[in-house]
Amino acid sequence: MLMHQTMRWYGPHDAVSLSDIRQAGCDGVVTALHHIPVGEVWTVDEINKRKKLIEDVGMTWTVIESLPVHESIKTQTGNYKLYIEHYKASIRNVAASGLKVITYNFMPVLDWLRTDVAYPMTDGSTALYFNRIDYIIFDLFLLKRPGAEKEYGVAEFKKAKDRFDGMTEIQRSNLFRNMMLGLPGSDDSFTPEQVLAALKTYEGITAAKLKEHLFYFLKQVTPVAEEVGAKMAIHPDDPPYSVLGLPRIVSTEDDAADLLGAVPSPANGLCFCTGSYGARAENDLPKMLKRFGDNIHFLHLRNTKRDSEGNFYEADHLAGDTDMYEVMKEVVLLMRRRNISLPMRPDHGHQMLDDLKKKTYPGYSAIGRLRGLAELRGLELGVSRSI
Ligand code: DNO
Repeated sequence: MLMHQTMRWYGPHDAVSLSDIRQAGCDGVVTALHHIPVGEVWTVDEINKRKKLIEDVGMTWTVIESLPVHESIKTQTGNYKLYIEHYKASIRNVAASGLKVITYNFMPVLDWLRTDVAYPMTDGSTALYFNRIDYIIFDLFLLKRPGAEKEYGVAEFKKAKDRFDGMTEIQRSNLFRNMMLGLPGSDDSFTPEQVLAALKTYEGITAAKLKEHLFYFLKQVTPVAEEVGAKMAIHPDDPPYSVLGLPRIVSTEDDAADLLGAVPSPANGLCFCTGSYGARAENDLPKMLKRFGDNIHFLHLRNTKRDSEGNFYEADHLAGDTDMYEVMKEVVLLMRRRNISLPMRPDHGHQMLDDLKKKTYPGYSAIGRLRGLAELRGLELGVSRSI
């Protein structure tokens, strides 16, 4: 029993087509109704229209990524109760259309965060990169977040200031733009004022408080998911720690244990992203797979290479700090134990070959992901035959 191999597809506007994904060897895609504003109900009609496009090329819509959680639910302000009802209605509708795995995240304001989306690798391909000093430059000198200087030491402050002083206007605006790419739905450009206003909505919301809000949300939606046979799969924070003064609460093994313990149910589960959890050295991924195996409903397999200064880049899938062989062994064992085939996507890939000339979503070019998928697929077959 091997994993379901999928790739993310951003919908009809994605430069990577369904046919490309099928030729890469996928049996399904992971996608979302990106055109529906966050907080509105996904209707059966819209879901089925999208489903048909995928089925017409011989694949299935395997996982939803993401059914986004409205900011009001995270801050518990305004119409959050109504948005939770909308969320429940969407769960019912996707399940009625036969879609059973729902990925979401609970990261405030921003989703993933990188300082560079075209970081050169020695082989000529490019990768996504997080550089801590560039991140500090963004925070202190581009965003000018009030109070940010208190978070950094003298040495880091000086390094950031010196580098910032030597940057051209173009370098500064590129850094700003890269940092904003992870804003959900961020094809629009955001001004520092807009970002600061969004950060302000989290004033007074500590990590403990945000956890309470997540658990409240889970208590509301898990019974609905259970009733319709759907599985919720929360994506971890990327990178897995607090950024820009925002609390982040799905970063560690303890965080995962807390949220699973708060609402024990097979419907309350994880999207196990080795790239996100793996960017934090103390997360022991094989151990986490063992411990949380029963509640893992979706896998993002990706590797990162960290250094001692808090920087990391996205490495080749089988290179980097995560021992993908050990990860794969646990995945194979847990699928056997549960007698299921888990959906997996090769999360991100390097921009390489012909894709270096194309414009694709950062991390989501076709060829780099195809390479990652092929390597992971081979690894899985080898591991699975030998144990
Ligand atoms: C980044 C992705 C995330 C993920 C969301 C899930 O490439 O893995 O944007 O889709 O956090 O809600």
